[in-house]
Amino acid sequence: MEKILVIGALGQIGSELTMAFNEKYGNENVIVADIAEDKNNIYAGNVFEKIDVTDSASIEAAIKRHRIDTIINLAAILSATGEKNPDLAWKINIDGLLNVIRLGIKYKLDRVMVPSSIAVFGPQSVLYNTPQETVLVPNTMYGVTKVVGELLGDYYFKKSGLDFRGIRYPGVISNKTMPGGGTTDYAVEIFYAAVKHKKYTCFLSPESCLPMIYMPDCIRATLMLLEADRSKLRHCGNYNVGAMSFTPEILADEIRKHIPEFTIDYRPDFRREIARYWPASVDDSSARAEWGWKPEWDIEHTVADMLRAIREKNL
Ligand code: NAD
Ligand code: AKB
Repeated sequence: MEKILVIGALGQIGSELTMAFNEKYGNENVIVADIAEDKNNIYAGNVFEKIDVTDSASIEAAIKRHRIDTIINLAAILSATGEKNPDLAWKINIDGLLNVIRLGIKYKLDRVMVPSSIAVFGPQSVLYNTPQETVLVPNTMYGVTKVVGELLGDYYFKKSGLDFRGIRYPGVISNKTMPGGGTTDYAVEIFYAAVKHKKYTCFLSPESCLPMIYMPDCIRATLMLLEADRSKLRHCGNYNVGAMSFTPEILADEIRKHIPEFTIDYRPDFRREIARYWPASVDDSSARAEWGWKPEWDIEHTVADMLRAIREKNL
């Protein structure tokens, strides 16, 4: 793993994961790509390529130009946006993924990493302490693309030896880049609303319980899996990873420990139905056993750190 190409680097996870790569591997070894422009110049110290993941030629040109040996593909349409435009979700999440896989095989890349999601689960899955291997019949197009993505990764690992890796991320909580059209976005929005307005109207319902992870843990898990010894891995792109689980009510109570006047009310929309069939918690024993996963951030410390970081922005 000497030259990494990060596609979708301007998004919620990409903007922080790429910085962690820079720190670990050196900016000169991290090529950054997105379909969007780097308007805020956050990648002034990296080579930035404008790449559309659905355009195989643009990815191939970057692989050849920079002698890429590892691709992290974060380009995706998330659950809520995907329900509004399922064709686009398929195009980016699957056609784009297949481009990355085919080029990974053609150029014999060291490894390819593509995130999956708790969205792979659905009404027929066990929704508490959800096992890694269970029924996967999701109720969103996003979830369908994530199941297909996991299966393609597994298939090409067995058929072509492509080293495909991925985590089923829970909802990711962070304070650098806003989330991009998901069902778990409330768990970021709520902090900005709490700091600015002392109140928040939630699009889920008070009892919607979902697994979540704070960005430092998300980055650490990703680096751990990326660097894990392949001979110790029994899976490819479908690792469950857990950190904490809560409902909007529990999160609001935790925020009130810092902002006593904070209030929350509820106006559930279609995203409540998506959340209803996602797990409340996941069994991540495979990640723990195979590559040593253990979360460090719980709800208490996450809430304190999120509020501190957002207050420092002076919005
Ligand atoms: P995001 O929406 O914040 O970022 C996606 C990035 O991809 C954006 O910068 C966007 O400009 C870029 N992009 C979109 N279409 C593109 C295209 N055609 N070509 C190139 N780039 C394109 O998403 P994220 O939250 O950072 O998610 C990254 C990955 O992690 C996705 O696969 C997502 O499904 C997965 N994931 C995220 C979460 C979460 O809570 N953030 C949870 C589970 C899984
Ligand atoms: C979403 O809500 O769509 C994402 C996810 C959990 O995959 N945050």
